[in-house]
Amino acid sequence: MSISLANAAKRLGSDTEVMDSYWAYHEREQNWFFSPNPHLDSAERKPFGFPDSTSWKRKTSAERKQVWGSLTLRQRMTLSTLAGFGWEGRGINLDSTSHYTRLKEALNNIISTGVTKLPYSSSSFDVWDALDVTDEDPNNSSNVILMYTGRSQEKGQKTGQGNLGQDNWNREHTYPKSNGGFNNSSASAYTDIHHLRPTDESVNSKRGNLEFDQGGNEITEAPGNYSDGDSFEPRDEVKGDVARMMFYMATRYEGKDTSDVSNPDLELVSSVTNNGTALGNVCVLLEWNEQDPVDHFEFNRNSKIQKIQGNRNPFVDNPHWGDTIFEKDCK
Ligand SMILES: [Ca+2]
Ligand SMILES: [Ca+2]
Ligand SMILES: [Ca+2]
Repeated sequence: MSISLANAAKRLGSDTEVMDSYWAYHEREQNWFFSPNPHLDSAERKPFGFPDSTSWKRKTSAERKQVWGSLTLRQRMTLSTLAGFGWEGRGINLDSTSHYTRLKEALNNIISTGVTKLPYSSSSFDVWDALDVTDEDPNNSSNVILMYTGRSQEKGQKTGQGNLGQDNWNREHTYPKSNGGFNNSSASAYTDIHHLRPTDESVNSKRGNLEFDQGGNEITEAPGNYSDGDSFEPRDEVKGDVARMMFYMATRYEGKDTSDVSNPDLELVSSVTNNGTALGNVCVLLEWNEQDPVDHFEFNRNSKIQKIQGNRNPFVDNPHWGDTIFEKDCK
């Protein structure tokens, strides 16, 4: 399964072979391997459960290009990044207690580099305009899909413009801005479109700043979504999306950017209350990541965000990394 350093260099030399920039950590083998695109077909997903991967084979370059086209990935892992992992030719041996830390650090560097911070509200291209693009209904380019209700709604029927009252859509901070300590519209996390989603105004209010967990009473206006006194459960179709957005936020924001007006270290924990800027329940998020795999909408959204904001959500490209990094936080 390992490949030579020479082959790694060759593969990393092409901008179009995007999938080659991602690596998967094999828990049992204690080794890193090139990770295939998990979205091509069910056979390609298999390697993420690695033990059953004996029949795994890579797609040919031509097959990959059918999917990726000429998309350029700016955040390709470079050989120097790999050296940081302790790469030694046939694969990387890491001790079991720190591989998640090193992977998280490497991903943080990649997804924090070359990022464009959008204005939240502006006469120039802002977060409203971005969500019109990223969450567009694939079957109706005049509409966006609202995350919790799943409703397709005219882009113009939004707060401040629309005439639907509490059914206008507004911008949900999926990682709550008040809980996360970045409630400042100039902060990077506040306008980071990876976790901003169109939602029905009153459903957004019901979610409030609740953290994520199973159970509660079904929300009449948004069937399949539940809330109780201290947590919110989104509908099945977006459970994985929510989990992967939270993995992204905890990896992107490490309290390292002192130039940012808010500089929280976002983290995931098992508790859903009294946990400061951290967010729970990571055990449930890990389950949702499994239950609701990445679909075309989520995958395409990631690529659109890359074009607008300059970075990708690595957990959409490689959901297995969610386990690698965050399993230790479920306790
Ligand atoms: Ca409503
Ligand atoms: Ca989904
Ligand atoms: Ca963090």
